[in-house]
Amino acid sequence: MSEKKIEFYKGPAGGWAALKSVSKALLAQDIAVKGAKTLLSANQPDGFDCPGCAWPDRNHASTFEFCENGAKAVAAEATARRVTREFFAQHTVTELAGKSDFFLEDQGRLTEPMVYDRASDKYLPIEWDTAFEMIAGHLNALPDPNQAMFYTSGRASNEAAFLYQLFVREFGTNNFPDCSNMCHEPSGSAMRPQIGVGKGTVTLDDFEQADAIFIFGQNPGTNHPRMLGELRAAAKRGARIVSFNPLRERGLERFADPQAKLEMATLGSTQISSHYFQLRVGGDFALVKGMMKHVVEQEDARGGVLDHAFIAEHTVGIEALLEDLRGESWPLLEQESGLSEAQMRAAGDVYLGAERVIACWGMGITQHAHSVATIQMIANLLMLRGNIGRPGAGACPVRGHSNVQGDRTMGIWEKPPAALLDRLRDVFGFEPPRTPGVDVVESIKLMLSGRGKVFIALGGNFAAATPDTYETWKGLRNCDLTVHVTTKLNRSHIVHGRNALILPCLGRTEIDVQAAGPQGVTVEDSMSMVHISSGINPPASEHLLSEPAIVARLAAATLGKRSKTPWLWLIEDYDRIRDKIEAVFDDFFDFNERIKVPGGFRLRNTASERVWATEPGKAVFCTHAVPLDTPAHRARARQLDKVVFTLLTTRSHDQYNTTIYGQDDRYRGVFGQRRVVFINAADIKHLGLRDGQWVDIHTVWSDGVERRADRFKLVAYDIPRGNLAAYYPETNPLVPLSATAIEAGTPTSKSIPVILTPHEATGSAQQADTTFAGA
Ligand SMILES: Nc1nc2c(c(=O)[nH]1)N[C@H]1C(S)=C(S)[C@@H](COP(=O)(O)OP(=O)(O)OC[C@H]3O[C@@H](n4cnc5c(=O)[nH]c(N)nc54)[C@H](O)[C@@H]3O)O[C@H]1N2
Ligand SMILES: Nc1nc2c(c(=O)[nH]1)N[C@H]1C(S)=C(S)[C@@H](COP(=O)(O)OP(=O)(O)OC[C@H]3O[C@@H](n4cnc5c(=O)[nH]c(N)nc54)[C@H](O)[C@@H]3O)O[C@H]1N2
Ligand SMILES: [Mo]
Repeated sequence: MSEKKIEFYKGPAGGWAALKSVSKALLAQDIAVKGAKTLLSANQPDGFDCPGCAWPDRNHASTFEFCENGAKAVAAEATARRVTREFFAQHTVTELAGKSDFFLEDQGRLTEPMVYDRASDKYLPIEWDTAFEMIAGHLNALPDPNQAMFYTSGRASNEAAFLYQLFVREFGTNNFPDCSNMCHEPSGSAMRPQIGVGKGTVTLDDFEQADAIFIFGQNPGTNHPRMLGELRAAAKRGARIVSFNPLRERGLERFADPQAKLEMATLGSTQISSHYFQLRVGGDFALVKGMMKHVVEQEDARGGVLDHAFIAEHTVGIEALLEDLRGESWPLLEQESGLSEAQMRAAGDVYLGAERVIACWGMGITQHAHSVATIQMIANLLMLRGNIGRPGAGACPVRGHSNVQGDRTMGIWEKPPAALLDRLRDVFGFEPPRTPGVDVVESIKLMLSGRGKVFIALGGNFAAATPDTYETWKGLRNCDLTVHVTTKLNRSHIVHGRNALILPCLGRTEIDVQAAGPQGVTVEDSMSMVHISSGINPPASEHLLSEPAIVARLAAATLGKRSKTPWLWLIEDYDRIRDKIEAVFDDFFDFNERIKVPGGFRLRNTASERVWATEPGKAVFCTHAVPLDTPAHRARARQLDKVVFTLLTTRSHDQYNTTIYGQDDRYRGVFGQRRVVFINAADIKHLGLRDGQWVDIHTVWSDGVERRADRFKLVAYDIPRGNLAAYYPETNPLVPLSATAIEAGTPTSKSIPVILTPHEATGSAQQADTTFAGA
């Protein structure tokens, strides 16, 4: 563990520090030699898809692309450590509940199926078939299939996800909560009605041609390090890169590419952002509106600014938008964005000066109450000058999990389109359920109401990733059965239902042998590229099953003769699963042939062809008023005697979502600790507190429930006044279940109204729990 300190980081992102950090990660997993070899197979044509992020590879066909955090994700899976039945024999679950999230995952890979035993409060070994029969028994005893919930995390392959959604729909429900609900759900909800696709419209080639790249609410230096390579190349050829972020993220400022020999040898670096706007948390809506107002004022003053041909041929709704923009008030936009009129105009000028523009966004945009409207504003901005559907231009929501986009394509969706259900009916000969299912937040409510009885998770860490931690835990404990298909021990196995199973599976890096020989799976990246992924390491244990095998055997055990699907035959050879995928989705024609090409193939994206699969058959300009009734506005109006801050929760450089690798957040200067809260120095002074002092954080909400997270260290930081930042998942107890994005249901974990009080030690059980991560 590193020494605890706060020390401003002076270097660029990347560089030698990144290489050093990887060798540390390999050593920590006891895999220095095997690990290095494994890393060389990441994102190679005959290797596996990196389980890190969903950013595409420039050449899934050529050289090794170095990525510090990809390497850490691979090392975490390829670890030499094992969790055995002896480990479970030594620890009661109550004892494990006292351990941190870091400790749990650090025990290594799970090795055999385990079942919870109430009498001893321990997990005991169980045979695979017995486990499947137990789940089948619970599922088949439910009076209504809608009492079961089937979670998916975005690492599941297309093949696993396809079988899973088929099984669940044959079982009779659309209850598919998934990590997407907490992530890019608003991007899909915004863009589908607006441009007819719920995915980004650009490819990596567009990044080579863009004149300006706008980056909203994203921290690629940590979460998509390979994106920095693209940004560096763009900056070097003179493209403008404009970042909007309340924090000055180092990766958006300067980057030293570990692959560039000269840069490494000379300790040089490349400036990434030509413009950096530190707007207020949640200020993006007003900011983008300000940029558009500037564009329209320029059009009115000198003409020739808007792409009139594109607007006339391809869009509807421009009049209402123009009228709204002309009438918008600059002081209001300044107040809500935290930027001056001059700054918004400057950003607008970069937009006007560029022939081809890409807009990227991440969680800083999606995890707000008005995220859908904000994303529609971003798309409006692009459309004003025809920046969708031509080279070098377009929308780029940057996805998180490596196959989160593919899982949705495969039908992991609680609101399935009727066309998908019709095809499933025709291909598999059953009548799929037509009522929409529950998303993540609705699942938790279903559990709390007592109607949700069985919770099954294909990957992920539901107990730690979701909002309102203690409510969620009540819900999970309220279930008759919780089941986790998983690679490593985590909080969700400890906070479980009356009955519980842990089903350990193969990871991406491992060889998957079925009846027809070694199998590969496919994934879809953030730019709709589909390609094959084949593991290279021997399985972590001989008892592991692949995810497709687990799903198929569970389906066979549950559905029995009710199902016409040849479950066990399908998993003998994954080509057979892919043939079925092709039968259901037209875009997957010649699937098995096309994945033989190194790099795979791109799925059709109608918006990028300027074909608009929207209701009016055209792209739609959407008009929205500046939101003035957000939870933060309401909290401030109510708590006039206290300073109400808006807290954003984010990832450190040393974690993968709920998987904590270590306690350092190098680029933000935090070492050896995670319970910190970033705050403007003037706000510390105004509160009469000191830098380094311990505080408790309390949510300001209107339902009378006390939500708090205790003992965070104040760190004076370059962040706008009135805003705070702290790490997730420690802060999830602060996010109310009822705080969700309009029309998307995404927990608003980037804008929680909170107040701070000096820390008081009260020692209640709840507070002991709040130290669950990284303490
Ligand atoms: N190493 C690593 N890689 C990952 C992950 C990981 O945990 N570790 N997670 C994966 C997943 S699932 C995802 S979804 C992605 C997440 O990747 P990101 O989208 O980068 O997510 P966050 O780390 O939450 O960071 C969000 C950024 O938005 C900024 N921000 C917060 N609020 C606002 C706001 O109101 N406006 C603006 N403009 N900015 C704001 C924050 O300061 C931060 O820089 O990364 C994926 N890749
Ligand atoms: N406050 C706050 N909350 C957030 C966010 C935030 O920014 N702030 N971000 C949200 C976002 S964007 C997301 S995507 C969610 C993430 O939510 P999840 O996807 O549920 O969480 P992860 O931490 O990615 O899941 C990690 C676990 O996945 C399992 N795992 C790893 N690899 C595999 C595999 O190959 N197969 C299987 N079966 N299991 C595997 C391991 O057991 C590991 O413990 O969290 C959300 N929650
Ligand atoms: Mo995500």
